[in-house]
Amino acid sequence: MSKYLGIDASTQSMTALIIDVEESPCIAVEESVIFDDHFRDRYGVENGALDLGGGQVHSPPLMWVEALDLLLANLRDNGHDLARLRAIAGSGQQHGTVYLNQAAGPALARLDPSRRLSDQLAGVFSRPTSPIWMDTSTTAECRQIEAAAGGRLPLLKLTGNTAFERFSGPQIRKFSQSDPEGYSRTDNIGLVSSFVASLLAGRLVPVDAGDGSGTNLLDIRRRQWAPEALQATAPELARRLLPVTPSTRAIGEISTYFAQRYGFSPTCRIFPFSGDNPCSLIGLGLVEPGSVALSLGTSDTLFACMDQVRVSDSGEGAVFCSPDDINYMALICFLNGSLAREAVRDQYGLDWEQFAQALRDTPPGNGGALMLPYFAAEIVPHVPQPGVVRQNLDAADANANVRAVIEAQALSSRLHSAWMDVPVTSLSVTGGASANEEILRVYANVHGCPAHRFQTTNSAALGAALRAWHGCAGESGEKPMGWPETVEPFTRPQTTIQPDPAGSGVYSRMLAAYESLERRATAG
Ligand code: XUL
Repeated sequence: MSKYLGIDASTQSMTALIIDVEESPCIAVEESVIFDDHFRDRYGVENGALDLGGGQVHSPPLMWVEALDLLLANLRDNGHDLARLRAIAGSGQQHGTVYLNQAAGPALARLDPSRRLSDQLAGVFSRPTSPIWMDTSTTAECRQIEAAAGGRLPLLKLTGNTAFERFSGPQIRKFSQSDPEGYSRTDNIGLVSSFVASLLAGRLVPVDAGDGSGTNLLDIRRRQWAPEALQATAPELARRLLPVTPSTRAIGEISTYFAQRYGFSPTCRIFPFSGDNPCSLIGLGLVEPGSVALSLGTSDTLFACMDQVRVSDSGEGAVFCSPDDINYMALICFLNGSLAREAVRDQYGLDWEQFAQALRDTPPGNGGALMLPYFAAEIVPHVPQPGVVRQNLDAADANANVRAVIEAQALSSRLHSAWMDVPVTSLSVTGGASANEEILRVYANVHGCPAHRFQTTNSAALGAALRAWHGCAGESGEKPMGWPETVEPFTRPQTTIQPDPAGSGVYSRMLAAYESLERRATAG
């Protein structure tokens, strides 16, 4: 058996990616289920999420359950022989929390392959919706956790992160305080990643260190829950969490539900699911310190591999464990990613080709026009209320607004990445918007380095599949594979956009103007 499956449960879709490493390693299959296409009416989601007001953004976990059944049914019905898969690993949008009652463990253990998963698991949630990373409603809880942990800096030192609104700990605290009865009915709290892994394993499985470090609850150096942080967050939290598992150790074999319903081999190994960004780190080949990547998704993230924990004192960056179980990753999350690009595209009634043409038709620097693209409250820089700012920019000029949003995103990524202390000598770009070469050109010029694009934009799902392959090789007693040799065949750039010296010069000068506009807008 030479095939490995990576599953990525992201905000707007669930994706399966199969690699075949038999002769010349390649990506054999990519399939996605877009949540809005199938579940908009039943669950009321828009872009995969529910806006509950007051900054609360949730998703229904039962929708993820249905999506998994649908995704695997599609793979089977499209003729892919799932019996040939040797192992599965996965990735989930980071930070989202899933609240399960005491029925969850027994229900997972006795799944009936003749019935749909969602019919059998509808009763296992102590909270029907899961707060996700887009939730910005937990500022008070962040400050309370920091205070209870002895202050902002002790929490930063222990967990690698100050308390962030989108992180799991503040979400859990908010639930325990606003619905103590629901919290007391909660037997287990998992992340999106561990929840989907639990479905496949047919039992509750732990959070891995990579995704666990996005909770404000993990001792980042020991890669274990930090009792002080648990205590600072919510009552009796330790008994609601399973011990953290290393990312590279298998958690067992696939549940008979999937073996019988979809034809997986009963010996198919399941490896822990990790966060989407930690998985992208692997999927983009960032397995040695110093390389930098950019993921242009619902949010945009800029991240790098580090061999030691280096934190952002200003609280703008996050640090996670790499799921290679060796390194760490530094990450900056800009919430207004696709969200802002799509807002501009829709405002001017453009399609993506017209959007790219607008970039071709406008010069680097945009004639001095600037935008701060806070279509939604922004994570970096911290902007608590939405509000788009334009300077020397005519709101009626579609082309200039297209260039302004992309230049703002690229300049902001340069401005806010200094704390990583990793020289940006090349950018590996992934995510849906990386298909657009004109966007890559702006980033190459702003950072003054080449931007590489790869065969797939599903780097999180690819990273998961690579983790499954690497994990099996480590287990089998065959010659263990190093990380560089695991990722190399899949991370050869397909397209490279070189920076153009004139364009780079324009942006070096423009950075100060952008910084000063940003400073004025965010002051106070
Ligand atoms: C990272 C973050 C987002 C989600 C989106 O900290 O919040 O990138 O992981 O999937």
